[in-house]
Formats: sequence, C-alpha cells, structure tokens
Amino acid sequence: MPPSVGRPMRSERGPACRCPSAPNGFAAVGAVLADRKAALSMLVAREAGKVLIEAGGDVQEAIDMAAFVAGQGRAAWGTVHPSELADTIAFTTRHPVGVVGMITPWNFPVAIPSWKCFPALLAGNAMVLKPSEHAPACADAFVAACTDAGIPAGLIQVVHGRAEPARALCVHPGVRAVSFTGSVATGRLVAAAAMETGPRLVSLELGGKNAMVVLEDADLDLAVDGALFGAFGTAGQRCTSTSRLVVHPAVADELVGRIEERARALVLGDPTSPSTDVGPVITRSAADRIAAMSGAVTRDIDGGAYVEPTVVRVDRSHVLAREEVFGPVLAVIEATSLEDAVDVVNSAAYGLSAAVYTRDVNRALRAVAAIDTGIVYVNAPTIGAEIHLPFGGTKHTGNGYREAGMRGLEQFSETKTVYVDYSGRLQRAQIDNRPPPPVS
Ligand code: UN1
Repeated sequence: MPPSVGRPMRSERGPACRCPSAPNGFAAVGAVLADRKAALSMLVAREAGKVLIEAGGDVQEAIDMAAFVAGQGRAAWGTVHPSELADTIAFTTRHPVGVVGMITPWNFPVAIPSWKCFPALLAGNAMVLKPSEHAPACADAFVAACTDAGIPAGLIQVVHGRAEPARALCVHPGVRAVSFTGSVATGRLVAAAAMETGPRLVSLELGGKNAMVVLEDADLDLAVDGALFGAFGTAGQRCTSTSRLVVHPAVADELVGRIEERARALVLGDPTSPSTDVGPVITRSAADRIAAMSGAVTRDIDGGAYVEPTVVRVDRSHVLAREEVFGPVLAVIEATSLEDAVDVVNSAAYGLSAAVYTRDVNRALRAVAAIDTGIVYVNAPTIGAEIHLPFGGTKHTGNGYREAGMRGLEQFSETKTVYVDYSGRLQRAQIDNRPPPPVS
C-alpha cells in the first residue's frame, strides 16, 4: 500500500480512493482564489510578465479547475463488467498513487499548478510542488490559497530552486509519480532521473511548434485576429503559441501584410498597465536567444527584456520552421494545397496544437483527421485550451498522458481491478473445458 497520504477533505465513507465530500472543499478553494483574484493576477503580471488580462485568465483557469474537479468528486470512478465465469462480477476502482512530485513552469504559474494539484488531491494523493525559479511567489500564493481554504497543511509541500530539488524529487524513493511541464530537454532529464530509482509513473507535457493553416477560402479578417492573438499573446510564451503560419500562396501576401501592420501597432511595456499589449519575455537571456534564432529586435524598457513581435517568411528547412522559439516570432511557410499544408504541419517534431482556417467544412474535417497533434482548432487560434477537455500532444510534446478534463485524473491514480466470485465454488479461469473441434 502507498504511505498514508490522507485525503484532501475528511470523509467517513469509502476507501481512500476519492473523497465524496471533496466538492465542498474544492468549492472553498475556488472561492478563496476568486476572492484573491485581483491580487494574484497582479502578482502573476509582476513575476511572470504577463499582461493583466492574461494574468487574470491564468488565475481564472485555476478557479475553473477547482469547480471542475469539485464536480468530479461525485462522478463515476470506475467501471463494472460481466465475467466469463458464472456468478461473478468484476469492477474497477481507482486509488491514490501516493506522493506525487510536480515540476511546473513559470508561464502559467497559477493555472498549471492547479491542473496538477487539484486532480491529484481529488485522487487522494499528497504532493511536493517544485515551481519554476522564475515564479516562486505565484506558487506560494497558490498553495496559501489552498491551505487557507481548508486543504490540510502539508498535503501540498513546496520546494523552491532549480535543477537540484527537481532531481531530488525525481529520484526520491517516496515519490511514486512525477508530473512535469516544461521543455523537451528538461523533460528528458526528468524522465531519466525518475527511472534511475524507478520505474515510476512519469507524465511529461513538453514543447510545441504549433501551426495555423490558412487556406485560400479562409475569412482573412478572422485569420489576422487569430494569428495575432495566437502568435503574440503572452509574448509567444505559451506551449500552445502559434509559431508557424502555413498559408496558401493566393492569400499569403495580403495576410502577412495585414499581420505585420497590426503587429507594428502592438504596444510593448509594463504588463501591469492596461494599455500594454505585449509584456516582457521571462529573462534577458531568453530575449537574446529569441533574437539570435529569428533576427527579432530586442528592447530594454524600464529594466525589462522585450522582443518586438516579428513575422519572418521562411522555407521549410529553416530553423524557424522546425524549432520551438517560445517568443513572439511567427514563421510563415507557403503551402499549395490542404494536403501540402498538412505535410508541413506534421513535419514538426512536436504535436501539441494546430489550427485550420477555411470556410469549407469538408476540408476543415479532413484537416482535423490528418493533423497529428493533440489539439486542433477550426477557425480559432492555437491557444486557449479549456480546463474540462484533455490537454496534451503527440510526438515530442509528451509521453501520452493528457492533463485536465477527466483524463487529467489518470496520471494521479492507480486502477485496481476487483473480481468477486459469489458462486461458492472454485471456478477455474483460462482452463479450456470445451471439447476439441472434430478432425475431418
Ligand atoms: C502552456 O503554455 O503550458 O491553451 C499551457 C492554452 C492555455 C494553456 C497553455 N490554456 O493556451
């Protein structure tokens, strides 16, 4: 049995797999987060550099996740099956994994801890959270909101730092599962470390090279808005950010011209000012890296490192067509048909999010079927995944797990299969009692 990790809220009933009274507990967490939303949003803006409306969206995701998980507290928690044996019934239940190690990034410093902590708590686990060293105060404020709302102190422990505590979590024999969101390079280190003393459950949520496809029949006004929001929102620092624009030559010049014009008008500056469109990138070295990859112009504004939103037309072999940038840079690649565009989309090593803009429903759904990503949008940008739907991707984006939605519980619980034989006699399974077929 896993160590006694307790349950997030007290329950007199049932096994330690999930707490029936959890809905009230998570409602309280959601209420405390909502009470503190303005202050938390300001903290996210100041610490992670997100503009205030995006910082508020970050906190709102956590509030929404609390409400969603509260509902899951009373949802189906297993399956019931007939048996091939007489007077036998079989069912599955879910049980806590034990102690979960969580390593989270700075770009959604409240939302992502909530995606991991709330389902893990609901499933009955304890956890140690190692947030990004670039957003430690956001993590502390998130955990304080949880404990102030009644989550028993100690169920979510926080450890700060960089690689050392992350590695310690991964190899600790008491940590039964590790949940990581960040880069592919770090994800590989996390998985390798977790296996050194493992095996143990490791869920990885890694990079993206998300593409927006614009076919020649697309609504270009919509595509311009979608590209600007997807590519330059959060200064391009979402794992879902639009990093490639795959466009039909018939509309490429007009579309790119309009995006460039709108990009030039975006206001860079203090993320806490309501008039700012694009905040700083997370560090000066990030700005330098983005500029070196793309030729984007960097700026220093009041000590912050900024990168000007940049559109670059490239061929398919260019580094900007292939590698994740994690900055406000949009690489434009031309494609002459839907099939050609899908080839470009699928040529990336990553498979998180994609978008297709067309007025033709048949082509839209053919694209949905052919694009190899975990998330596909039709006539909407590549960012903005909702918390009640599975989130994650294919290929180098992850190792098959999905966060959020019902699937989000999977990485934090073990399935137990139970057989109950009420016949009162030994029934032998996998013994073939049937006579052999006649030989002709
Ligand atoms: C991330 O950047 O790691 O879909 C997550 C979105 C957000 C989550 C992004 N809800 O853009």
